[in-house]
Parts: sequence; C-alpha cells; structure tokens
Amino acid sequence: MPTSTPGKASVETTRPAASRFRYAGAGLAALGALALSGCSADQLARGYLPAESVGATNMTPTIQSLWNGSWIAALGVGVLVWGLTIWCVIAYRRRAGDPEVPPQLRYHLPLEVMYTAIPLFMVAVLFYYTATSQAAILDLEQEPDHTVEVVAKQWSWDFNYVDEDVYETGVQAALDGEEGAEDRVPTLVLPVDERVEFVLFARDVNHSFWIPAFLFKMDNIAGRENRFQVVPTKEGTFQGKCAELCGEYHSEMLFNVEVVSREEYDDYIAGLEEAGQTGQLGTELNRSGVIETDEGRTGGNITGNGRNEN
Ligand SMILES: [Cu+2]
Repeated sequence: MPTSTPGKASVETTRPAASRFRYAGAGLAALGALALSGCSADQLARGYLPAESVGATNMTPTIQSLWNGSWIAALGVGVLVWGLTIWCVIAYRRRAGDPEVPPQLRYHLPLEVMYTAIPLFMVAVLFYYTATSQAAILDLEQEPDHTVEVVAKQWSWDFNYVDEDVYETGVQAALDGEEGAEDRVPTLVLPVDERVEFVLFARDVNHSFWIPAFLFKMDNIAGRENRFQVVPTKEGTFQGKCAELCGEYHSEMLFNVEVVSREEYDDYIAGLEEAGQTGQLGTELNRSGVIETDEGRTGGNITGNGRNEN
C-alpha cells in the first residue's frame, strides 16, 4: 500500500520550468550570435584556415579534417562543461532556509571513476587521430618524382633542384613600403600532381620552412637534415615564409611557391640552366664555425658537398 509522506512537497524549491528555459535560451542565443558573426559557411567548413589551402596538396584534406575534428570535439566538450557548470550554479544555488552545509558528495567512487575514464578516453581519441594523421603526413616510403633541397639562411632561401642539378638563390625581401616586394623574393617552382621530397637544411641558425596554403611547416635545424614529401595538387602561386624567429630580418625571409604544369616546370628548369645556375649550393656557403652537418644523416647533396672545406 503506498503511503503518503507528509511534508515532502513543502521542501520543493526548484524554479518553474519556464524560467530555466529562459536561461538556456539566452545562452544559446549568445553562442549562436558568436558563431554567426562575420563568417560564411565556407569559412566555417574549412575551420577558418586559408582559402587557398583547399585542394592545395594531397595532405591538406587530412590536416583539414584533423583541425576541424579537434575543434568540434573541443567545442562539444566545452559546451557540455560550461552548460553543466551554469546549470549547477543556477539550479543548486543557495536559497533562503537551506542548511549551512549542503549534502557532501566527496569519495563518490562511481563519479570519480567516471571523471577519470572519460578524459582518458577523449585524450586517447585525439591521440589516435593525431598519430595516424602525422604518420601519413611524414611518410617517406614512396619514391619521390623530385627532390628539392631547401636551404634556409639569414634571411632568405636557396633551392637546390637535386635531380635537375640546378639551383635558385634568394636575398631577403626589402620591405620598405615599395610595391612589388613579392617579385624580388626567391620562387620555388613545383610541377603539379608530382611527388616532391623536401630536404631541409640551415646555413646558420634555426629556421622553419612554411607554406601556409599547404597547412604544414617543418623546421630547418642547423646541423640537421629534415625531410618530408608532398604532392601539390593545385596550380597557383602561394606565399612562403620562415616560421622560426631567426634574427633581425626574420620577417623579410619570404619566398613564393609556384605550382605549375609539367611543361612550365621544364621551361623553368631550362631557364635556370641557361642562366648558368647549374650545380648545387652546398655547405661551402654555410656560415663557418656555426654548422657542423650531422655526418650520420647524409642523403641530400649538401651533406657531401664541400663539407671538408670548412
Ligand atoms: Cu628564418
């Protein structure tokens, strides 16, 4: 027989449902306004990454989805945590007539297991996607169609086209307010849809080879050799820059990247030959005494080129 519990209803102090909906509605409206202010569906879809990165290389879809997935996961967790926090603050705030100390829930084992296990699971998921993406991005298993040595120096770049045995060399961009600075920086020319392996060196201090449209950068470390491969998949002109603070004119350490058809690439290489830019710009140009190239990691031309002359 069910019996009534006299007095139970008299301690009911929760707010009317309509009031709670008003709080939730205001919160959602604020979030919506934040999300929608000044952004298009396009920008949102690519997570505010540069527009020119869409389809730029074989790896940009992987990087794009890792970026977007991480943000969606982080925002989901954020909204849940903020939502629960705000709900607790409002629903369980102290009211007149409440006891001095509310019921204490410490040493609640299931709760503690839950808030250990769930973050571990989330970190494991993020780790999995990061590790698999990174392994794909840094994979060197395939035979490249071209090898380009990217030699960073204060404050410009040399590009050695290893298979073609030609080079391009640059000087820093003089950013003096005059138009056309981008025409005076070195240009890296790559054939579209062909796999290129970059071999990164530094002549003096550490630098970083960054093509923002490729959504990827890698450091040029003094005395080390770093490598990565990529397949540019979209013709066009992109900007490149140094992404490691390397001294006074770091901001002028700029270059262009032109992804062109195979015919244009061959023309470009022929032009370098005609200009007499044959051979490779090796370690003989390194700043003496600063660099000791790591002998155990030879691979590119530069490591075996004139290193005894220093
Ligand atoms: Cu630099």
